[in-house]
Amino acid sequence: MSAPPAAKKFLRVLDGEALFPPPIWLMRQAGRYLPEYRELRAKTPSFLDFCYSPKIAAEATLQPIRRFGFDAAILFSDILVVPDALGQKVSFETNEGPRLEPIQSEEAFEKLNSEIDLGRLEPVFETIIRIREALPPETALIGFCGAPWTVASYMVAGRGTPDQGPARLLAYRQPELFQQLTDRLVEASIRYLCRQIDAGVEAVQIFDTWAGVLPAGEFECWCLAPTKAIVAGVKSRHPDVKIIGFPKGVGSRLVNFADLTGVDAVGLDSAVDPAWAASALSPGRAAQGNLDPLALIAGGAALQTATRRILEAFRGRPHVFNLGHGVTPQTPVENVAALVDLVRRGGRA
Ligand code: 1CP
Repeated sequence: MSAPPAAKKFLRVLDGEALFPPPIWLMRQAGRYLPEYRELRAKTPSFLDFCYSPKIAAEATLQPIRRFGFDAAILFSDILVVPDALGQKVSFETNEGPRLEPIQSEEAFEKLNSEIDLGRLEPVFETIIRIREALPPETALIGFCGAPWTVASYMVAGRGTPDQGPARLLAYRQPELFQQLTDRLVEASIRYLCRQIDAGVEAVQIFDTWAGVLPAGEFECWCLAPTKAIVAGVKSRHPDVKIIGFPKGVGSRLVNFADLTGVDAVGLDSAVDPAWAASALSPGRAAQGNLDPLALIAGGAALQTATRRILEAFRGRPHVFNLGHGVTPQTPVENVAALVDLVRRGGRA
């Protein structure tokens, strides 16, 4: 017996239904390009405190929904709350990004908690409950985590780097240690995502922002295998919850990513040709993406042309309109409104 079709457009598409115009949400749709976010953020200097304040985090999640009526909201949080709940020291420096106490030895790894402290993340689950109470009935709520490779790359380097060299080196030099760290993150991610689902998220996205720096063999060990394990772990408890995988920068390795990991949908970065993806992915497989965030900054004709190209490429297939990476802080708010309007008109002027 198949489940009744979900009413929310975003969930219907993840279930394999082709809708035109497609549902739309944007990665980093909450954030610094919004004046109301900047105002809210200014009141709480610590970004982690901001993420761990249910009232504030729920408000940040809802701001873009009120303004643009996106088809999905994404929980306002960060992928680095997982290292925090594993006992690693995490902070966010203004305009510099995250800082963590680097893990580059067995001794440093041993200092981590053996299990994720879900009690520390209780405010996140309370945020989810609050968001669900306030969301319009047609809007879906997305939860998320970082993929083990991407989260580990910050845990090892202790900060953002151009190519995640420190984690790649550690994985070559001490594969057993890197495997232990990956296994710890797989377990933590399963438990964290399951609790998000219990609290009310309706789909989850696994962000593997740094998958594209991995050569083939490493890609199998550190991207495919852990993602597959997370999907299996979450689906064993919540078989109906849809999972979006977003392995950024992996090019042709997208084609069988869903078959190899079990995710329901794949996120496409902006370098992927939408026409190629539409023909390469199996017909019922939902795709999400992939407008260039810079076209959204530019607006006007550039934005219209790029948007229409994506709409046309995926027409007749299950597709969620999104960017190929997050909204940047310098994006004009009116361009986001124009994009939503254009997509809702199916690309017509
Ligand atoms: O002061 C601020 O406002 C901090 C900026 C900021 C924001 C708005 C950070 C720090 N994180 C976030 C929110 C965030 N991060 C969300 C919220 C929901 C939404 O999309 O609206 C999500 C899903 C993330 C996920 C995230 N954090 C990723 C994966 C996706 C991606 O963007 O690649 C990564 C890599 C991070 C780490 C991180 N957190 C923050 C920054 C500046 C970074 C990048 C660090 C770096 O590589 O230099």
